[in-house]
Amino acid sequence: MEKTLVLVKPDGVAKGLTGEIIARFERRGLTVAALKMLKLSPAKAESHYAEHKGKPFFDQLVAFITSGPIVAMVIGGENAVKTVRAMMGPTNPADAAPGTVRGDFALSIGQNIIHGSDSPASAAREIEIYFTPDEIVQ
Ligand code: D4T
Repeated sequence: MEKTLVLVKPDGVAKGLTGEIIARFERRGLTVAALKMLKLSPAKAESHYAEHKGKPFFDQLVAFITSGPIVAMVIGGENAVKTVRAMMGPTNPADAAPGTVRGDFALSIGQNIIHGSDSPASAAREIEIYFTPDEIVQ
């Protein structure tokens, strides 16, 4: 079963969208293999977004993702990575079609509600940041 890491970002949690987002994945046929709410440390946030270090939006990105509670989950199923990305919509909500999470609930690239891994390799790296192996139900 392919797995991907999904985060409901602080804006998504604050807007009360956690249940809506999980329900969309479940209705699609994907399954929740791990789930937790946490407040991300700056060190973990920098590790998660290491590829963006040095970019102009990096400091704001780390400040935002650590600004309040997030919900982290491992979502599993056939083609989970690609399917979740399609259901999220593009990074910039202005480009996101209605029916996608960002197209329905976000306006700004800096506050775009949700994260999903962009490849199976990224998923494996990111899942390790948030979960120990015994926290993931197979
Ligand atoms: P995440 O990782 O949050 O799911 O976003 P994406 O995978 O869709 O997009 P990304 O890695 O390119 O961007 C990470 C994160 O940075 C914010 N961002 C991005 C921003 O604030 N300004 C920007 O110009 C870009 C490119 C949004 C998502």
